[in-house]
Amino acid sequence: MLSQVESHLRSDRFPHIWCPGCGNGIVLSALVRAIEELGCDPDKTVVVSGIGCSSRAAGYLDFNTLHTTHGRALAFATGIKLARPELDVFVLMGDGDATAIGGNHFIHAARRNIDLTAIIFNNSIYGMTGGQYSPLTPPGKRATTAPYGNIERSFDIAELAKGAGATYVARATTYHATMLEKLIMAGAKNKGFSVIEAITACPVGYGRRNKMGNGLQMLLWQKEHAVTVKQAEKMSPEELQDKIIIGELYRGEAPEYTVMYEEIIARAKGKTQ
Ligand SMILES: Cc1ncc(C[n+]2csc(CCOP(=O)(O)OP(=O)(O)O)c2C)c(N)n1
Ligand code: SF4
Ligand SMILES: [Mg+2]
Repeated sequence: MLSQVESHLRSDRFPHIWCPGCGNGIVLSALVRAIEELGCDPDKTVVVSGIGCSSRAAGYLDFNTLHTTHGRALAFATGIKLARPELDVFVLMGDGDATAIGGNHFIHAARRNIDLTAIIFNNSIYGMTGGQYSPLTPPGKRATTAPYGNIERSFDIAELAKGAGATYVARATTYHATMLEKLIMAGAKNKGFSVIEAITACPVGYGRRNKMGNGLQMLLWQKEHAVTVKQAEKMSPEELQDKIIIGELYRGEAPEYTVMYEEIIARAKGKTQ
């Protein structure tokens, strides 16, 4: 008998492309479990992704899926949600996809507070193209394009999303897979733009170059460096410096874009009829 997760996979697409120890499958499983637990109708569930190792997840899922172009997943998802607001739309993006080439789409989706659930697979690197640094590669870390260490500061996705107007922001790691699933569920229930940052391991493109070991060792690194929101409240900025704060980070209130769009259509029709 197929498991809960397996029943939503397109197993005819296997073997998948992911390297041994890659965390992408853990994020994919958490998403499927969240969709199951939410009771979403598979025929009304849409998964949109960009391009990257992580974005291949959409192709393995047996929902309505769109594997789009690098950085443009949110633009496609915005169109779908505007045309069919009743659909549950999940958007899968890599850290490069969402915050480099797709950074503009990201801040404007947040500003509009459109009802999409964005999941950012943050492996701190451009995995698919061989390990170039992304806007989420921490300073000092090595990449093919930063062989002596990255001199750029990285974005804090949560702060970026919150500052741009997202109304739900959360973070978990692949070590904390159950938490990740719950946060995706909460994000999907939020009527507005939700961002869930999933810290995940790329042992091949990032871990190897930064001497972090294999996939398992990278998972243990996540365990050792993660602190919950509650724990973080009692810690000083110095103590938090190399820590990853996990859990629900922000909830806000703002009008949702497709609701306002429907209202404006109704108003325009009222005027012309
Ligand atoms: C317009 C465009 N620019 C560049 C690329 C090449 N490209 C493919 S994936 C990728 C980066 C992937 O990194 P990320 O988004 O972090 O995803 P990951 O592979 O790490 O999951 C790039 C630059 C592309 N496919 N299309
Ligand atoms: S290159 Fe990195 S992100 Fe891509 S499949 Fe391999 S381990 Fe995963
Ligand atoms: Mg990446």
